[in-house]
Amino acid sequence: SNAPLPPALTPEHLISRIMEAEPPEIYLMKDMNRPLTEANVMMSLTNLADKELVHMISWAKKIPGFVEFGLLEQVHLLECCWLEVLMMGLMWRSVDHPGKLIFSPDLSLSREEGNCVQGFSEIFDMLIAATSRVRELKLQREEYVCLKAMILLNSNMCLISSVGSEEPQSRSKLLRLLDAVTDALVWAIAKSGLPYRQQYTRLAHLLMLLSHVRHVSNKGMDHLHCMKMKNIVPLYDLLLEMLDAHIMHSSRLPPRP
Ligand code: AOE
Repeated sequence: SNAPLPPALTPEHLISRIMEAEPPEIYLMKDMNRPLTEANVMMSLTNLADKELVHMISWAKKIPGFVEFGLLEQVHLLECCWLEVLMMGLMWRSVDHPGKLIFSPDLSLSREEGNCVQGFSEIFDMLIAATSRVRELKLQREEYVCLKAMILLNSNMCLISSVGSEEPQSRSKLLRLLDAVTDALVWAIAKSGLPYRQQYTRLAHLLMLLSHVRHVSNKGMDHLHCMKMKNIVPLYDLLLEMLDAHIMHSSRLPPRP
């Protein structure tokens, strides 16, 4: 179809659809008395990410227009952005806890506790700094959900012309959907009642956050690869395969319940 968005989908309606797509809070229900060794922490984090990724797939499918893309494009979009989306969620959960990262309601780590994992502290500091910026900007929930949807739709932008676009309509579909989310973000910013000039600068500030998130995600990806080499991350079969192959253009991804 050439029209992923019915004309009735106003910015307000789009935001409410994206809000409804929000994943639930994940509890680890881990043993609180377990010592914070590198292996224990990485096991908890991997366990958490595994659960979150399942919800992320349902989240993406509830973003209006997403399921209208071909299966391979859906997979490719998620493959490109999953760590950025996880990190954006982490920053949002941590915004009221300066100096801490709230991975889940039952797993938060302070800067010092982060030192137990090798190479973690650099990424930790970048995540804490990005979270401070989110706090400084007083990011609103409506704005947050729009930014996360933009991460998903934009992750591919500089690749899609060469990869994953068997369908020629697909890129323009993606661009129109991204424009619709941009309109929604502009609408959310306008709701604040700021003077026009400050609305534009706020839009710029929010979008510039995404460049930091991409940067930290790339660093985190390097860290994950190096952890995997040291055999510290007990990656589950499927996830290991996905991370290893890096491209998984078979069709295993979407049916995970
Ligand atoms: C950030 C947010 C969050 O909610 C959880 C985690 C847990 C791990 C953390 C990471 C984070 C922050 C950065 C850290 C990282 C551990 C090391 C790194 C601290 O420095 C992430 C744990 C990730 C576990 C690996 C999972 C592999 C998934 C492969 C996914 C994939 O390739 N595809 C195609 C699936 C896409 C599905 C949506």
